[in-house]
Amino acid sequence: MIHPPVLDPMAPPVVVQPRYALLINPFYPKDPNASFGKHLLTPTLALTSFAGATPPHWEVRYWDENLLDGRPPFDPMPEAVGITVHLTFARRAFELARWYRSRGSKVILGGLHVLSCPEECAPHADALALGDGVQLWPRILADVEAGCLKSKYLATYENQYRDDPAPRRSILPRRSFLTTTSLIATRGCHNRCGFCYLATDGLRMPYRMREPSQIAAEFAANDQPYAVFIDNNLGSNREYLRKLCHALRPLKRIWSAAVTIDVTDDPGLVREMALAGCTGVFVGLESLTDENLSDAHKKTPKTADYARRVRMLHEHGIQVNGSFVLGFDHDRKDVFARTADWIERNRLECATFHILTPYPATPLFRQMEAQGRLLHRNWDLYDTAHAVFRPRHMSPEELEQGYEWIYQRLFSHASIWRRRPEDWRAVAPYLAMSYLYKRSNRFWHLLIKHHMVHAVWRPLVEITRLRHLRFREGLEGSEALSGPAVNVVTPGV
Ligand code: B12
Ligand code: SF4
Repeated sequence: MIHPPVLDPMAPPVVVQPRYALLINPFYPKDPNASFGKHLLTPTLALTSFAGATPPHWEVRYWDENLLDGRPPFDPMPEAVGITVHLTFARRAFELARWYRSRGSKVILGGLHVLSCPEECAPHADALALGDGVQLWPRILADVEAGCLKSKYLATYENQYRDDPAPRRSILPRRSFLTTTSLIATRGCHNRCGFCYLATDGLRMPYRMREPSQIAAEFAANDQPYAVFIDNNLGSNREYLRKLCHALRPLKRIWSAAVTIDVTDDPGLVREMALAGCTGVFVGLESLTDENLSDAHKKTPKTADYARRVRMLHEHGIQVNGSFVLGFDHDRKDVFARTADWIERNRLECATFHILTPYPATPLFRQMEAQGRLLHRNWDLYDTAHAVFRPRHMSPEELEQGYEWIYQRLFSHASIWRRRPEDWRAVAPYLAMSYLYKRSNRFWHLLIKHHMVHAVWRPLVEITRLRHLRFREGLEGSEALSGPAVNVVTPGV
């Protein structure tokens, strides 16, 4: 889980197969403090989204290096290789690009890092795709075919999202993920937090929504009981979310999504979510200190009210995976223990921690740079598990130690037990989920290698779905609930 597969420099040249495109999600080292399980929850849509726009006479294949199946395929050699690039795996993406280019493939790089650092990426690619791949990919392949590939292709995100083809999920290895149904209903977010990638210079992503009926049809077509919405913030437009819930409800399946905590402004909407199959939310709570949130320009309710809001989600059978950022300017050394205590007191089933990381070309990066607080530009370490800047009230080492400490505490037997649901009937599934998700990193390695992730997780998901349907009946029938619908799957993005 730490080292990428070796690319044999001596591999003999093989014939390039025309009209064959290989799409690669490069390897990245996994943080041993966090759960390896989150990496297998659901695949990124970066590649499948534009794979859906591949012309029919092209063969397209998907390769995710994180599934531990060895080096990516090369016989026959693809005519085009599309690689998605994030800053944490940019170095690996460049290695792959070099390897394929030296053997005759045309390499196209796209994704977030290409958008934020195009000059750095350009020497490694035959072409850069800046912006929306769905619009660019057919143009790029047409130019590959005609032998006139350009060095740079540009597209905005201003088109109507609903006109995009559905992601091509059929190219994904189903056995390797908990669910291959990564869904995306909306693009953009109404917030503009200074640390978020959405604030990257040059990225204009107006808020766009797909038709709720399109999303329900994609979910229905994929024959999986559970879907993960990978939207930045599915709750950004409440009226839209309500309509989406109405479209999802008849499917009788379950799903989780990232939302901001202000969805709880509208208890009726929380109820609609539960009735539509929402069993878990990933909530960017970020910090329990209001000053940190206003510095980051995050529009959010007061932190003193977070506990009540979390309780509301719990009462609707919705688990909460709280996402916290550590190292803001108002964080002192007590932030780790304070945050852990709060999470335990409020019985959050899961929590995810990130060391504050200034992504290049964001307002936070510019601020840190202007203040001379950046420690280096080694993007490998910009993975939210390392301190890459000088925090205000502690040393970088103390921040990293605190990060390790809080994960260890939250993944400890004692903490898992302290956070058990109040209703005894929900305790067993909660413990099953917690131990599989938080304390099984060695086991995950085996499951991934032997393509057993889906097989092992699927029965737990099915149990969750059935419990959820029972819970829903109570919610539909009256206010008297029939028991909690604790789920065994956790939204981990
Ligand atoms: C699913 C997901 C994951 C999954 C899978 C990740 C993976 N790489 O396999 C999991 C849970 C494992 C994960 C883990 C992490 N993630 Co993550 N993740 C996401 C999430 C929610 C969705 C990604 C997605 O599918 N987007 C939708 C697609 C369609 O958009 P897209 O990737 O931009 O692709 C479009 C274009 O960029 C372009 N394109 C992209 N690639 C290519 C390639 C070519 C050839 C072409 C032509 C076009 C093209 O076309 C696409 C269609 O328009 C995003 C947030 C988000 N909503 O995007 C965060 C996000 C990508 N993750 C992020 C982070 C920080 C992490 C972690 C470091 C967090 C952590 N501490 O664990 C880890 C590390 C993993 C890693 N190094 O990638 C950040 C990245 C920030 C940055 N500037 O790089 C994001 C943006 C979240 C955030 N708001 O901060 N993640
Ligand atoms: S609410 Fe979340 S997705 Fe929206 S801008 Fe802030 S961090 Fe980004």
